[in-house]
Amino acid sequence: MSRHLVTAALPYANGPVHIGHLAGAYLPSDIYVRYLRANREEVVFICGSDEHGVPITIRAKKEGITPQAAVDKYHAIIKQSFADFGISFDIYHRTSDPIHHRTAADFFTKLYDQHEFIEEESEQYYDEEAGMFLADRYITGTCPNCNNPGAYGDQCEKCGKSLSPRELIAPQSQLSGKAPVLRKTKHWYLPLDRYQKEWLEKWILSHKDDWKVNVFGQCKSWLDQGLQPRAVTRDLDWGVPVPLPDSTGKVLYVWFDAPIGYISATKALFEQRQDPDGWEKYWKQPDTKLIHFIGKDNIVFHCIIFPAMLKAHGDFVLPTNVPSNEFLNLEGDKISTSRNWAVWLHEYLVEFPEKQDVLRYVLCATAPETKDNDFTWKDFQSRNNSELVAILGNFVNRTLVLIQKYYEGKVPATGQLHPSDEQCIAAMKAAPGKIGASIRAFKFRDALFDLMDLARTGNKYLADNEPWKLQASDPKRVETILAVSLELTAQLAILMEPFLPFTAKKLRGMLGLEATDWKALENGALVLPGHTLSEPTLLFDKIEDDVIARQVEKLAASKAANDVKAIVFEPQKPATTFDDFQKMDIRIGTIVAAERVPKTDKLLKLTIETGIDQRTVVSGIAGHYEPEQIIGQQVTLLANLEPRKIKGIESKGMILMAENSDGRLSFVAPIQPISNGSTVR
Ligand code: B3M
Ligand code: ZN
Repeated sequence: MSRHLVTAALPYANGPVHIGHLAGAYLPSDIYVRYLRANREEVVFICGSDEHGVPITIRAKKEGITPQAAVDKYHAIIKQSFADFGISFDIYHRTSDPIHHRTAADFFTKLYDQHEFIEEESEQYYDEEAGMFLADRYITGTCPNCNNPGAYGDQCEKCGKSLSPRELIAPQSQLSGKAPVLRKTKHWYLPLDRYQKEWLEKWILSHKDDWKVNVFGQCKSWLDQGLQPRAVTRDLDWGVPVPLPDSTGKVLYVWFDAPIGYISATKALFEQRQDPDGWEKYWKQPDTKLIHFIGKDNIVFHCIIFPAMLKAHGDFVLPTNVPSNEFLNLEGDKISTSRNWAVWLHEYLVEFPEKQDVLRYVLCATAPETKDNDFTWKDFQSRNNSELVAILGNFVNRTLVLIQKYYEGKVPATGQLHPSDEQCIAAMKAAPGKIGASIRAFKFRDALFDLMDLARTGNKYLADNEPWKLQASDPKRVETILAVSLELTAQLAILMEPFLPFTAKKLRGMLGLEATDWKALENGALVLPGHTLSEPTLLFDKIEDDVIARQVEKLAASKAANDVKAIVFEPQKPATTFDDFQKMDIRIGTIVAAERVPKTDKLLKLTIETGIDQRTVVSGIAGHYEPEQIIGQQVTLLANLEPRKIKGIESKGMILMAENSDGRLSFVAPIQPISNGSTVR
């Protein structure tokens, strides 16, 4: 019996939550916690909204509201969605709360007083037009690792590499669209390189066998690259202010304050429980098991940076495990908020009221536990119809209907047991241990499979014994068969609770079953003979093709709507011939040198490695890119354009750029690196 402190990643309050969130962190953690509670273990389950950082201010700006108004709006929506899906947090807190601000500021101050930080002035990107430094997502550019042209200043979402703004090729401000300039600014850094040597590496390596392979693997690769000092402050006006004199305009980095949110939420929980010191035993006693449920993009923060903070602070336990899932895709495509490619939880409930458990079931059965996985509406339908309805629902319903029919709902007693009864009872006895072991190992799909297997056993038991054929000839035997089936039904009601809490409750109601405790399973006889059951209703019903077709159409429409939104299009040009097209020699090159053309605002003189030669191209992009920032950028070149003298420079060819209706430019570059000289046709 141990004390568990279970956390689920704090979602950014910059939009509603979707199925990817649920499958990644919230459903697994909820199953885990419900299981622990059912086994009378000591546990608190902590979550809340992450309300700071650039994702919030960008969202607020888009909506034309203040950051506080934005987080108020989304915090409420997210909190409601979690409640609707039965995610049973003990508290759903928020990081804009004063308790959190105090806790995070005190945490920083303690580290500062202990001289943990390196204080350093450095040059960072600044947008002169917007008058601010460009932290994290305020800056985008081409990823130096995979060439993705839309990488953020903190991370490339395509290859997953964590980045700093200075590593981006052709950086661009998200505020003005312009190239940023460099300015000096002071920040505080956590010396992860020093911690790596002192203890961090050893600590992570000690978890080689108990952390999930994907989690350990990511940590290992971070360590192998060698950790670097990490800035824990930013020049922003939204966040927890840096609690030092002379630091106006500076706040704690969102990834410094957000995980401290787990601590402040625990404090808030115990304040609600009128036990203000109660949080301390969870965070400070070394036998606490601290378990962080997260998605894979949060691994480094929970396995390296937050533990480093906790250890540097000195008062707190370190995580025991960090079960992280991979990503869930939707109909073969990456889920994306900005492209509205998602199934939003609040919208799902409008379409499928009362079917929370169906989604919980499907997301658990297809959870991206070891690799990315795909959610499709077809699969949703088939798992509902051929698993929930045909296996679990069918077994329960047949049992309850027969008891209603033969005994007016009065539970029969077991008589002499046959070998097939004994087999069925043995399967029941084995199930809790098996399911529990999988849950404890964070193998929720396996656990769910074993639960369904028990229902399958029940179906087979009924099919083998055919009580409906024996009722006339051997009614005593039928009593035993149905008593065993009912016992199995009651077991299922208890065992399904972590996965399908709404259905479990409904079934307990029909059975008149009070117990939710897995300890009760050990004694058997959950529903006593003679007890009268209520009229049964179906646990699940079939989902028809047209319902699914509507969902698929809805997704297609949202994709289409998204593609055309608010863009002014140039009309299509008159037809051209394939022959004319063929005359153009379009190929890939790389910018190897760049300089401004003197006395012009717009022109850059570029040296392009084309595979066949190195040549000079003059390009009118100086208003958008600084020369030194585009070195290394791959480009698409119209190579056989007649050479032209521009400002006295011979330009051989033209760089192709995409331009939208408000004049924003983007390089047209290959998605994967490809050798210079590759032709485009
Ligand atoms: N809000 C990132 C995310 O939602 C971040 C998690 C914080 S956990 C302390 O992916
Ligand atoms: Zn990348």
